[in-house]
Amino acid sequence: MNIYRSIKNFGIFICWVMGICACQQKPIDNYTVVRLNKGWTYEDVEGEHKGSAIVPGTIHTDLLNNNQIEDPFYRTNEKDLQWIDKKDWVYQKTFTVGKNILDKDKVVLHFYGLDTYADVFINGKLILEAFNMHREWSVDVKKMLMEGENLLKVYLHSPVKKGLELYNASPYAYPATNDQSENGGLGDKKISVFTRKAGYHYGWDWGPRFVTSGIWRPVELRCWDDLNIESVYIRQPSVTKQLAKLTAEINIDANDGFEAELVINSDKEKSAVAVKKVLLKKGMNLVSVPFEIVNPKLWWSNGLGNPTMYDFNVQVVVGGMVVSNKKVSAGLRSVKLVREADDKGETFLFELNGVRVFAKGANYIPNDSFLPRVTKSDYEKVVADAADANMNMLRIWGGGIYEDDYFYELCDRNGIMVWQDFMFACSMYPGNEAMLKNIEQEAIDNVTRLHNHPSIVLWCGNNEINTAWHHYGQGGWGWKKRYNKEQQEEIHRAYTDIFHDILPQVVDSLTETDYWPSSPQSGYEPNNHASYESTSGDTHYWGVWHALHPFEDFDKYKSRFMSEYGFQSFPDFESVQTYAKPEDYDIESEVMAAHQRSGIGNLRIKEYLSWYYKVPDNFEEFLYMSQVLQAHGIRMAIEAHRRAMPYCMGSLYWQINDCWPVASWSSTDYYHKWKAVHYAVKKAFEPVMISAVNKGHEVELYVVSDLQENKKAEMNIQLMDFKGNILYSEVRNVDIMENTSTQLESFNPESIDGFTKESCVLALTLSEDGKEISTKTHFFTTAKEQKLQSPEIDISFEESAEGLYLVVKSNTLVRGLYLYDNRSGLILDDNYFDLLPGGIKKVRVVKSLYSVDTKRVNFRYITS
Ligand code: BMA
Repeated sequence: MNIYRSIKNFGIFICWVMGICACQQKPIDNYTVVRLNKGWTYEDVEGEHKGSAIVPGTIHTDLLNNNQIEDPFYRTNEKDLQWIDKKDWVYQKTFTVGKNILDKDKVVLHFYGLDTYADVFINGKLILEAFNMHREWSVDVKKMLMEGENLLKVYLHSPVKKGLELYNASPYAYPATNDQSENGGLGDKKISVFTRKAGYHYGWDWGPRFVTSGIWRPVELRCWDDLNIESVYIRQPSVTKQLAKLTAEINIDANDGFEAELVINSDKEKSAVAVKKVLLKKGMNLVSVPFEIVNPKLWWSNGLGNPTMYDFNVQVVVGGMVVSNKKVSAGLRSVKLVREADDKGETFLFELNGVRVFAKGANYIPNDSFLPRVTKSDYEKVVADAADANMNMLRIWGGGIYEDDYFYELCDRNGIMVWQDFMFACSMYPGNEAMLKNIEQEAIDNVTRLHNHPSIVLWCGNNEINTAWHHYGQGGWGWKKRYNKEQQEEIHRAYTDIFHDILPQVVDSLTETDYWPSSPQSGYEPNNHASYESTSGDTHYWGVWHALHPFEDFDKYKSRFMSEYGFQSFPDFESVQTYAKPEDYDIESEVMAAHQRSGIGNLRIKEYLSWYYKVPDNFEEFLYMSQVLQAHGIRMAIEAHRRAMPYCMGSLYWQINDCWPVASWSSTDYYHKWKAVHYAVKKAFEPVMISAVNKGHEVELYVVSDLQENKKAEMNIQLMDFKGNILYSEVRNVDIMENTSTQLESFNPESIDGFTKESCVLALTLSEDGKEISTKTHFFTTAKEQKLQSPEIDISFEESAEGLYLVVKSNTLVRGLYLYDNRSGLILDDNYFDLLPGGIKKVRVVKSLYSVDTKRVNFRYITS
């Protein structure tokens, strides 16, 4: 019913003339949403498989839920399920529409996401042909609906068949390194580049190939009368502690011309923050309403302050009635990517509210191969895992998706800054007109959806394409060389059209956030491709791993901002058991190999293990040692990057999460279990961190601080042998400088009686007013060379007001002590730690699915 229309002519006029203001508005029920996610069925066109479907969902998960396929992640099942993406699938449902809906001025069918080539029919009439998973799709369906029952049908074309058509029509093939075409039965035909769909669906070096189809995000009917606020962007031209100068940019779709009043309220201000009279024209209106907030509560990243959020409510009032309203949240902050020349090159750092922030974090991939089954709780866990490990940034990598709103809300609330890639990774893309238009609209949809999130501090064009195209010595991929001159020009023109023209223009017009064309890159223009020695821009340092550089080289290749580096490990035994049977327990078995997607993965792990540790024969021991090794390497990297502060101002390792259970570079596995490295990362990212490095005969000592004030502290330095005999002890006063790295006087163990590299440990403790703020156990040589002894480990159990603790003691030094309970579910606040001889370590039980029984707590440790 159009309540408003009845009073429109008379009401508007009277209210306008009398100057009735915001305080007398009465809301009307003008906007109705009918959700269309229930009651769907699916069927392949041959009619061989059918069943009830879950929307949002994918065909793979629907087949699984209807017992028509086996668990895609189990053993080598992936191989047998490649037929699914070669079929067309039909989804349909009926829904009833009443007169109340049909009477509305506008009735719009809205898809938040269709994966991917989808023809949509209402009552048999084709109303939409969708072709981009990353876009939203809206169709005015008022005239197509009937009172009573209606049929909604979505015909999903096989993305593989469509991809092959496009591939066959292309004059040349495009590079797409991680597209596992062979696993999909397509030989070397890399079709992923032609379709705007998550790159990792086609396989990656940590992910399986499941080229999904489905209605992957919700569907709804949006119905309204007269006018509707389509979007609100809170632009922040200037934000300081004293004053936030803001502008609400409001998009209003109006069915007619209206004289209206826009009223903006905030949850933190008593009266309206802005009221503005406007004349709306029929069609789309963009209205800007400037306003100010005095002494705003700023949004800060994790570790620097509270990530305060403001809720704004925008109302359009016509004739004293609220005809449309929209709520948005925003965090008030000024943020910029600072690239300024200095004596060494050019900075690459984020400045938040005037503070130069060292970015501590990781790269992030989608949480599942089947996206719609990622739950709120999964998102909560990943973001909590980042925040708990002292991170303040995640890089949403370009081979996945523009994430769910809820993910960014969590980042907002937890002070996790987001480096947001556009969804382009490790491939060149065709640049025909249709593709470019498609990409532009994809960017518009996503930037508009996400631009109020204060967590997003950078939009980045792509992952590694610039460096892959150009050839350079270290890590260069040299794609360019595969093509003749004409082709080179054509392919590169598409590249510059997308990443130097379309995307920056969209970012510039729809946000105030900075744009960076490609990660890594040493300068803005495409000829500035990065190298490991770049003194500007960001770096992906893969010398460790790909080029077999030792972990010590993390100290050699310093960058202005290390946006990628990493090392693999296996998930723990319990996670491996979810996909493998006892007969598969060999890292080279077919099943284990199917869950190791890097061709060099096992080789690299074994090689690096042999440099630093004893290589175990036992399978379970090997899984454990792979985690110890990864933790060792990544901790060395993070410490090196932070020691290089302020030259280096960011360290994002590859990668925080997994999309299935697999051997990968992740620090938490598919089940969100922390690997050894995640505990190591938490320590290495502590706000104040002690770092020690062997340099010749000496040990260089550093304290790195992210705090915004100088501090005085005491450092306790103890050299002891593995049996606990103290060979040297000293307490030093230390000045910790704010927001930088401070080198202290080096420590020389050589002249100390009883010192040998193989049997001694340096125990460092930093305290402020008697309170411990950072600790470190430092060794003088590799574990393999050390004379580690068999410890007697004693585990008891203590309960106090703060919770349950495992109390762990040992008579001799223990390295990498891993406590676990085979029945699962034991989550501890620390693990894989070193235990000093005679020392006591209290480990808090964060969560346990069973009552804790110390007899059930098993352990492993490093042996030599
Ligand atoms: C980086 C990423 C990913 C890849 C990872 C591990 O280059 O951008 O493409 O998965 O390395 O090889």
